[in-house]
Amino acid sequence: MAVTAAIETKQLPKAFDVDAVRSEFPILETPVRGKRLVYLDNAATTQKPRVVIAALRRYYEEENANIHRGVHYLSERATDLYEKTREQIRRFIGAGDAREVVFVRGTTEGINLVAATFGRANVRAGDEVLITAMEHHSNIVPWQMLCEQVGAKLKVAPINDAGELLVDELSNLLNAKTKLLAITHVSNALGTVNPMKDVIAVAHSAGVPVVVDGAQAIPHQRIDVRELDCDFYTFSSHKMYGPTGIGVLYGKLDLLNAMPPYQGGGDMIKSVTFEGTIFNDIPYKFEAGTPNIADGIAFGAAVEYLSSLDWQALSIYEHGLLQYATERVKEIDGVRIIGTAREKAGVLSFVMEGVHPHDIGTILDQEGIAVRTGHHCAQPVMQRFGIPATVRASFGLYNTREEVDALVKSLQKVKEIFN
Ligand code: C6P
Repeated sequence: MAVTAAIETKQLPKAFDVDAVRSEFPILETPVRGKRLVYLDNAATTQKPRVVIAALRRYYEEENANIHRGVHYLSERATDLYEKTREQIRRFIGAGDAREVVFVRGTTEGINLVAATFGRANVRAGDEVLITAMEHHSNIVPWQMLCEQVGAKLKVAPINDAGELLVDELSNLLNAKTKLLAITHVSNALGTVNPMKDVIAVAHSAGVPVVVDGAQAIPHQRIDVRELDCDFYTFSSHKMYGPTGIGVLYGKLDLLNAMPPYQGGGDMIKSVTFEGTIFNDIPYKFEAGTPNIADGIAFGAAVEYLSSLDWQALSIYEHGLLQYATERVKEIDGVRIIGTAREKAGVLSFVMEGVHPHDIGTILDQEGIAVRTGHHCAQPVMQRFGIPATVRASFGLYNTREEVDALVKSLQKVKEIFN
């Protein structure tokens, strides 16, 4: 009996220590409009822990130099640190080879890179590119541009009223003309988590490669690109507690090797004459010009920070928080939640009868509560639900039930004002 109890105790996940986490984020102590900040706009960008801020400061105070070029001490040091981030990310996403980790400015550039290189090389007139009805503009517009340039067609897999992808309908849209499926892992406007492994398997069984927009997934769940078997996976540092201006495009080695370069310039070449250029090996072939060195190095600090967390405990904590917020917000009269999928992460979008989302956002702001209001760069999602905008509370690892209570209290106040 005692042994069983001990095993059971051992198997219980540790509680997530949110207070310890919060103490790592100095901005959470900063008053906003004279109130305690309640930051619920994490899907737009996350706040940064001390280790990330310190890495940025240390770089400019002690390590600053251009990389991949100099023989001097600082250049070698900065190069080592920048390349260390690449290796940290390889490990963090379970990639087999650091050459599969291409640095980009963020998710948007990652998708544009695939469209401009893989897309231009493989999509021809009459072909099709498949996306879904829940994509962010970053995963719509680059494909529209590509299709227009080459004379291909953009197809859209539908979603249901809960905001869930209709996988069977997606499957029916795959055919010999489909050259690529571009799909978000988690919807930024609805919070829906797509069954990515299954979707990728369905696409692959039709011979279609898959690019995954991982911007909203990677802050909330451990990603293993080899387990997913995705062909490309892209994400932004600033949504995972790292700096802005840096992100990653993961691509399978053989695909990246076969793709033409993205931009031309320094670092992406082996040799140049006026007659022609021999391009560098991957990943450098896709990294023209001086990169975002400081933010790249600080991104490494963010990944190290995330790697140090107990993700089982974090996941239970975040799910519990989202569930609590959903229950509490649902209780408010006249509130309609947009995005009621069974599998959700991080996002609670809603509208309130008779009150425009922007008015709600403005009143919440007066209380020190930061949410995003609008179409969230996902206008087709708004059209699908017949609304112009939503209020979106999005959660990160430092948010608490007390903050949800503060949100609900302020929403009650909104109701009183508009009644
Ligand atoms: N969504 C939001 O408030 P960038 O801007 O490149 O880091 O990420 C673009 C992007 C792509 N895909 C998804 C699913 C996203 O959510 C985002 C960014 C922010 O929802 C800013 S619009």
